[in-house]
Amino acid sequence: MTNSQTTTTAAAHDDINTLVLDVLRHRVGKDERAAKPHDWFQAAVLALRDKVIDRWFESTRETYDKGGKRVYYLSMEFLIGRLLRDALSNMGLTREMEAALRAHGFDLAALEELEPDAALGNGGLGRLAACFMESLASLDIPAYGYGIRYVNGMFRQRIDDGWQVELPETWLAHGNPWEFDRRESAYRVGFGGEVVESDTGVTWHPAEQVEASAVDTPVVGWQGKRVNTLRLWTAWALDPLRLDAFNAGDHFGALADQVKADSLVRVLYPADSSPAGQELRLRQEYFFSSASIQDIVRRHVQYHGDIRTLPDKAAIQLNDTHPSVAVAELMRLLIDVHGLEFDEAWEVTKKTVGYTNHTLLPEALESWPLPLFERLLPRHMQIVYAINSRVLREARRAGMDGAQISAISLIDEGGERRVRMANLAFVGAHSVNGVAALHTDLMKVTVFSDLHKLYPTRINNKTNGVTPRRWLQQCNPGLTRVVREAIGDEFLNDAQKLTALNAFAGDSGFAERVAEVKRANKVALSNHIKQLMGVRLDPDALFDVQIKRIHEYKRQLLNLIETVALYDQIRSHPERDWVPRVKIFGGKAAPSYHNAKLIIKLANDIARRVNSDPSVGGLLKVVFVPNYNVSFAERIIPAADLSEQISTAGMEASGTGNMKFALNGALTIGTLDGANIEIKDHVGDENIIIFGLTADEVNERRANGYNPRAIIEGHRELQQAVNAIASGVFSHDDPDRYKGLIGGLYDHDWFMCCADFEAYSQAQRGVDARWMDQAGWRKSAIHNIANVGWFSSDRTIGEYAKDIWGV
Ligand code: 26R
Repeated sequence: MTNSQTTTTAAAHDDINTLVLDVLRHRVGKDERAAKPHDWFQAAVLALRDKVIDRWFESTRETYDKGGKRVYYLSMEFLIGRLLRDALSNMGLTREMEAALRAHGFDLAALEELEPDAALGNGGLGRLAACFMESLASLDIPAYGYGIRYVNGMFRQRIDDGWQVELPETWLAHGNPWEFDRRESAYRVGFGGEVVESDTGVTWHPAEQVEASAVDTPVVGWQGKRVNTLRLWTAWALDPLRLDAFNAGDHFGALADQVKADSLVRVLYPADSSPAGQELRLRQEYFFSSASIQDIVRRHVQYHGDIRTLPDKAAIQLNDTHPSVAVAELMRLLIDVHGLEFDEAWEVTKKTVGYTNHTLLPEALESWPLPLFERLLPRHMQIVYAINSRVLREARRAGMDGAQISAISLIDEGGERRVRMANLAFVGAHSVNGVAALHTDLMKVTVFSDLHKLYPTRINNKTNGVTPRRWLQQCNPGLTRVVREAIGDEFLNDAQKLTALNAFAGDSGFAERVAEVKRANKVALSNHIKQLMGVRLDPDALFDVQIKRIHEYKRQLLNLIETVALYDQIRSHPERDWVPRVKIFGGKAAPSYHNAKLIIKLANDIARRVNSDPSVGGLLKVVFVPNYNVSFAERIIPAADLSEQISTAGMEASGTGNMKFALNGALTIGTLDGANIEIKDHVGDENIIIFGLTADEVNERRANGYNPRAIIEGHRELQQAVNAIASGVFSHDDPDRYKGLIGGLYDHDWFMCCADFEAYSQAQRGVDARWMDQAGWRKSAIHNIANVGWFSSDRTIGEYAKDIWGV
C-alpha cells in the first residue's frame, strides 16, 4: 500500500467510526455502553446509508441533467437478500466498517447475521431481478426497479418431523433501515365500476380506489459508481378509519377498507408455477403495474412535456407476464388521460415496452377468466379487445388460418374464456426475450410459434447472468483473494477477465490454494449445519448440492432415488473404494404443491435413515437444510464441489444457480437444459458432466409412447431403490406414504426420471472416478471459475441495454 492510500484508509476509518457513534447516539438513541448488537447493526446500516445517499443524489441529478433514457424494470418479485455486506463492499467501506466496529468489540460478520433476508420473491425470477438491479447500477445505467413492498414476503420454512411447515416471514418487524417513505409519490389505483363514453372521450369510474405509496431503497453499484432506486409500492385506504362507523359501534367494519388495502401488499403469491386462479393476485398485478406506469408517465411529462417522446426517455421491461396489464394501463393513460389516438398510443406503447419470458410450463402461463378481468378492469377489457382486433386483422392480412388466429388471440376461446397475459405482453412489446439459447429457440416453436410467425423479428435471446459481486466477491472472499493474487484485480471490473486463470489450471501451487479455500468454506458450512441441525459432516467428503425450488421438473426425486441406490450399493459392496459424499438438499415447495412437499419429506426420511446407519460408515450423509434462502445460498455455494442441475431437458428456462456454483469452482452434473448448455460451451466438455436425454429426445419419447414401468422392471438398482421407497423402508411410521409418488413414476413419469436414471447413475460414478483424481478435479474446478465470467449479469444487462433498451 502506498503512503497516501494508508492515510486515506485511516481517515476513512476515523470518519466511519465517528459517523457510526454519532448515528448510534442520535438516531438509534443508544449510549455506547447500553447498545445491544442490533443497535450497532442499525447504526452501521444508517451510517453507511448516509454515505450511499450522497451518491444517490448525485446519480439522480446527473440523470436529470443529462435528460437521458431510464430503464424501468417491472417485477412482482425482487429476491434481494441482505444488503449490508453488498452495500459496504460496493462502497469500498468493508475494512473501515470492520475496524470501526472492532474498536467497540463487535464483529461485522456477526452483525451482518442480524439483518433479515429480504425475500420478496419465489426463486429464479426474483433473484434475477435483484442481480439485474445491481448490474444496472454497476454499469451506470439510470434505472428504477418497480415492485410490491410485501409485508410478509416468501414464507419461512420450518421442517417439523420432516414435513415443510410454512410460517409468515416478518422481515419488517423491527423496521427496515434501508428504506425511505416517499409520501409525495402516491397514486390512486381503481378497481371495478363502469366506463362512460361521452363527446369528450371515455371515462372510467372505478367502484373502489386505493392509494399506492412509494417506498424507496437505494441500490448501490460496484465501487459506488451509481446508486439507483428500487421503488416498492405499499397500499393505503383512502379513508383508513371510517370514524362515523367506528363511533356508531362498528369497530371492525370501520377498518375494512384499510384491511382490504393491506391485503394487497400482505403476501407474495406463494406459488411457483402453479395456477394463480385468485382475484387477489390479479389485483396485486394491477395495483403495482398501475402505480408504476402512473409514476413513469408523471415523471416523463414533468421533465419532458410531450408524452409522445416517452420511448426516447423510458424503456419499460416486463419481468414475465405478472406486470402484463401495464400494457393496457399505459394505453389507457395515453388515450383517456393524454388524448392520444389509439394508433399513436399503440406505437408509443410498443416502442417503450419489452417483455421477458421465464418459463414455458403451461401451468405457469398466466391467463385470467374473462368475467373476472372485465369486472375488475372494465376499461382495460375494452382496450384489450381493441388491441386484439387490431392484431387479429394483421394476422388475417398476413394470410393466417383460423387455428393460427385463435392461437394469437389475446382471448383464449377454448372452454371458459380467458385473457392471455403472455399474448398481451408479446403484442404490446417491441422485444420479447427468452433467458437462455435453448429456451429462446423453444419459445419460437412452442407457445409463441404463431406470434413468432406474425412478428418474426420480435423474439430474441438474452442468456441470464448473476452478479459476480454478490456471488463471488462477497460470498467467497477467500477465493477472491487467491484469484487476485494470481491474476490481479481486472476481473473485479470485468468478470470475463477471469479467463486469465486458465493459465493457472496446471499450476499445482495455485490449485492447492484454491483447494484450501474450498476446504475452509466446507468447514464453515459444516459448522453452521452442525449448529443448526446437529448433523456432523466430513469436510473432506464430496459436497454434492441441489438447492432450488422443489419442483418435479427439477427432479430432486431423481437425485433421491439415486441416493437410495447408492446407499444400497455401499451396503452391498462395502469393500469397494467409495467416495465419501455429503448430499445437500434445500428448497421450498409451494404450499399447495402436494408432490413437492412429499419430496421434502422423502429427503428427510432418507436422511434420518442413512445418517444413523453405521453400515455406511460415514461414506454417505444426507441433509435437507431448512429455510433455504439467499443468505443460505451464499454459505452453501462457495462450499460445493458438485452442482446438481438435472431438470428434464426442455423444462428449465435457464437456471442461475448453475452459474453461481461454477463461478465458485463446483463442477456441474447436469442435463442439456437451459443455460447448462451454454455453461458447457464455455467451460468445455471435459469440465462438466452432462448426461441424459436432450429436449428433442424427451419430446420424441413422449410422442412415441414412453413406458417407465418397463424401464423400472428392466433395471435392478432402479427397481430396488423405488421399491424400497414405495414399500416404506424409509417410512415405517406410514409405509404407504410414498406409494402414490412412486406409482406416478410407474404410470406416467412425466419428468422422465426413469428414462434418465441409468445415464444419471453412470454419470455419478463417473464423478466418483474424477474425484479420486484430485489433481484432475482441481484443474476442472479452475477451468470452471475461469470460464464462466461470461455469465455475469453485467454482460446480460449490457445486451439488454444495447439490443432492447437503447441506453
Ligand atoms: C403465475 C405465477 C404463479 C408464477 C409462475 C411462475 C409466479 C412465478 C413463477 C416463477 C417463474 C416464472 C420463474 O422463477 N422462472 C425461472 O426464472 C429464472 C430466471 O430467468 C430461470 O433461471 C429459471 O429457469 C426459471 O424457472
